[in-house]
Amino acid sequence: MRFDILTIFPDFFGAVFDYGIVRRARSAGLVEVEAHDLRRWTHDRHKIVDDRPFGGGDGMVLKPEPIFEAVESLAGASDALALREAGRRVVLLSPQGRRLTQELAAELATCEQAVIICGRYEGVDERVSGALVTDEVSIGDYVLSGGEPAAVVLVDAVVRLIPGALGSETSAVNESFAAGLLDFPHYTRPPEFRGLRVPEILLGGHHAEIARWRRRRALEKTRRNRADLFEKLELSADELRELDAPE
Ligand code: 6GU
Repeated sequence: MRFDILTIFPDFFGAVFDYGIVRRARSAGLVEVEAHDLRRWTHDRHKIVDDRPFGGGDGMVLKPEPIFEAVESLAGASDALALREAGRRVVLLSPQGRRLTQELAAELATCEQAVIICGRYEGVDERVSGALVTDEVSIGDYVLSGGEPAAVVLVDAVVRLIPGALGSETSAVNESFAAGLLDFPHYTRPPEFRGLRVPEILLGGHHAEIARWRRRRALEKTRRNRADLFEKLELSADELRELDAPE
């Protein structure tokens, strides 16, 4: 899979894709990631990519022409429907987008190219989202100054779902979030650190008991931190009773 990131700050991405799973996937030839300076697709001496908003107001708006030309040159077309048919996605990162979820990440991981447009907080000419963009995406309900940090998040979340990018040991963690549940707590040596003990059950090697304990802790944490996820779980009456029973 190929990622082409369109940005006015290409240097922002420096070495951010040179670590961990993303590095390994790139080295293995599973993915290519490249950041492109949007100004490359301007034609004026000052390489202007933005302009004042029609109708007035604060801030500048990213112009459509460089973005359309960039997508044409990187993806070979500038029509959202045609691009989607060809297995290519044009993602606009903006606070107005639909929320990035594990489900959307998995969908993007099946396409062959994602052109990622990093919006600026002030805005992007609406003809971009209207005609060119296949997916307008936000990473959460808070304000970033631009889409660049979100592009890093998106690439990471998608790359780890590309077949072969993860070792088999880590794929189970995915399953856990895919099942709508937060992960259970993890411990390693030493069994006692500054008076803090590792839960006794984990030291025993009773696999069925350990699995029950992990499931219970995952459910408790999900209920406490993510009531929205907890509500959607379809728990049996037994499991609900067990959650409130003493251990
Ligand atoms: Cl994708 N962009 C900006 N500017 N702010 C955001 C965002 C994206 N996602 C959450 N906040």
